[in-house]
Amino acid sequence: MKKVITFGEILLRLSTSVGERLSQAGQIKMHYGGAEANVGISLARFGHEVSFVSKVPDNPLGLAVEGHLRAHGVSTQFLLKGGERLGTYYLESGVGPRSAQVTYDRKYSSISQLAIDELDFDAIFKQADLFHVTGITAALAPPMKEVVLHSLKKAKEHGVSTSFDFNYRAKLWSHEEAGDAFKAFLPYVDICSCGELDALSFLGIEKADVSLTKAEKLEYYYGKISEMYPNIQTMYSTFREVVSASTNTLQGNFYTNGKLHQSRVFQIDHIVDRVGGGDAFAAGVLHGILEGTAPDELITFATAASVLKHSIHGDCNLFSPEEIDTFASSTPGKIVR
Ligand code: KDG
Repeated sequence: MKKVITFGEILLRLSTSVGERLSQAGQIKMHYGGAEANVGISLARFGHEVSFVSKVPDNPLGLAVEGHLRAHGVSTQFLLKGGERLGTYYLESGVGPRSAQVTYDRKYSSISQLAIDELDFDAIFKQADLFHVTGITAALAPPMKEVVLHSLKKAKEHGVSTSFDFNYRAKLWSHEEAGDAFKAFLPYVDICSCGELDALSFLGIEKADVSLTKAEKLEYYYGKISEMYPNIQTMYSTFREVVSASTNTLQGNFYTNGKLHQSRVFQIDHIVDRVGGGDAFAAGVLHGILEGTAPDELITFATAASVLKHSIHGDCNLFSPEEIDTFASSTPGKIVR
């Protein structure tokens, strides 16, 4: 069991039933989301001691969120109370030819108004093993970029491993603002969730030779990133292929010590809810790193965790390591390079 800190916004998610637009919905389903909270909940389910750092309003919604985190085994000792409101997002479920649509209603949320000195990172990182944050936290309001940079520097100062997921959300900030922030963060990052698009569009890496396979291209991009930022030796991402509206394939990629390790290709039939699939994958990778699992085993576990997430409603992965292992070992898949 390792001590993990995740830092970000926990959101109320309000979603329509499948086959309903927001404009016609008479009833709405309620879940909680937020990338770093989702990763924290998964890691707690995998047996780690997780604390979620954030700020939520001091009202019944804030209390409900606190209860949700605690119910899933996440400590709220660093959850500040105050500010205006809980960030919310609406999810119009996708079906058939129509993909899901996200509408944010999160401006002026409590965490987006956080001041840099409200959090005591010396106390937060004391004896922690891993810190996880994503680009979403930095995008919440212009000053949050500084808060995220400060948190990463503090984690390094305390000898804590840092994990960063680009998680670019175009609805929250411009491409240019995000790129500048990512470049400022990366020198303080040990483990990074990023893919080919991130390398090309935010880091300005030259396009890989078109004759390379998908895996070779990714290996090239990861090699370039580790040349630019020698501190980042571990990177991960997935290859997703859409077979039909409710069937996808998923293959996990994990790069460490200059070598790419891939899971087999899993087929996901009948997607119930794809939101949070990336966070389930990230938590699976981080769990493997924390446990010192061999790369090939790690990437199979993380990909299987993400596949399973697609079978349940809500943003969080609620499967135990045993369930994920059983699923991974009983589900055939292809090896593709
Ligand atoms: O990765 C899933 C998240 O996107 C979801 O939980 C909501 O954090 C969220 C966001 O900001 O989009």
